[in-house]
Amino acid sequence: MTESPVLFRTESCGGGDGLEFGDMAMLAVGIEPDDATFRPQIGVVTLNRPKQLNALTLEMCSLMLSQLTAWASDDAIVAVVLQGAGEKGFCAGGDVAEVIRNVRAGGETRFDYGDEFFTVEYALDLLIHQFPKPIVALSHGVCMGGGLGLIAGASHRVFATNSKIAMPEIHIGLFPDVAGGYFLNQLRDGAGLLMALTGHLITADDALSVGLAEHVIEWETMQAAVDAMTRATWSNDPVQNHLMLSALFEDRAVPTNDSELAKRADATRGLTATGSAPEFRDQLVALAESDAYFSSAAKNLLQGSPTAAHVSFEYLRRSKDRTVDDVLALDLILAKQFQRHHDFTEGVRALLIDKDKAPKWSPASWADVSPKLIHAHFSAI
Ligand code: QUE
Repeated sequence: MTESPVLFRTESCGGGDGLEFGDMAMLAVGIEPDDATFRPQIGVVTLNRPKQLNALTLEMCSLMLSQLTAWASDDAIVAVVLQGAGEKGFCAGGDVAEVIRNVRAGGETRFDYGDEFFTVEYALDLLIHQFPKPIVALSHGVCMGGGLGLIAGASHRVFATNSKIAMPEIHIGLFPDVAGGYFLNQLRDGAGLLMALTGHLITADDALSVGLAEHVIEWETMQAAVDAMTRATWSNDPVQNHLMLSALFEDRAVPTNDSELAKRADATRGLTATGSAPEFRDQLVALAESDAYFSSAAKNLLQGSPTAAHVSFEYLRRSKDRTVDDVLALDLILAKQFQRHHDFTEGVRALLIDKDKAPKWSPASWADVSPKLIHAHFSAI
């Protein structure tokens, strides 16, 4: 039997002594509570493709969309936990290699898998952002791209101290999708634009200081925290439950270290004041000359797709002050266009399929990215 790429289970809450959720309400109206019927439950989602770093496939996104939709209106479910199997990490992103294998296979249906994958992935992201009860995202190790998209909408974003967090799409000629234009624009001191354009890798301490993480804990204590959730006192009020969970994770938080990213708030704020992608690039290259912290970010941008850099800059600009629904609708337009342009296919070929790590971007130079090409990415198909 092949194992499911996503595991779902429910955990009953409460050890049996004392009144449970629902019992109070029943007593109040004079009905004897029935423990078995009214015990609250937590829904646990585990991404389960550890050998592929839990990269998201269409099947995984469809399964999660269905289960979360059911749990959203299931009164017994008081909260949802989202986690990843295996030691390496929570999730490396969307399984874009599968998308591009379909494109490269050719034929009239070559875009069908990708179009459906992005449609379902973004619907799942939206559901998480708008979920009517707490979602606790527990991330350890690698959390990138589509993985960060799942976490960004959760009400409780908990990162392990060993986290490696990034939006690395520039490397593969894509844009920082999964509502990146929404959540990256909200990060403090312009950190989101740096992440969006350069795939800059940040730590859990950085994530906490820019507002992406809410709690930082040791990975080794994550399962104990889930156990503690099953022993917690739940209410039938999601707001009360939200506060209870915040306290539960704050109790387990480790003392925070300095954020190297936050120390450079003046520099990252300066980067967001630029008016174009080339201006951003020149300012970043200048920063890297005096501060080695920015070297890898500058290198990533210079080696990344010039088209993706231009489009991503414009995407973040257009996404400012837009709702998450609007941003995800724009994401779908862009993702469909990226599938139908050169660099995304070439980037995935070079980094994930052939692994020669030498993408041949077209156009290869920043100066040759025309306004027409940039704007073509924003037109609905
Ligand atoms: C940039 C990316 C991704 C990436 C590498 C990049 C990405 C992604 C993966 C990935 C990793 C492991 C897998 C897999 C995909 O790598 O989005 O299927 O097993 O999902 O440089 O954006």
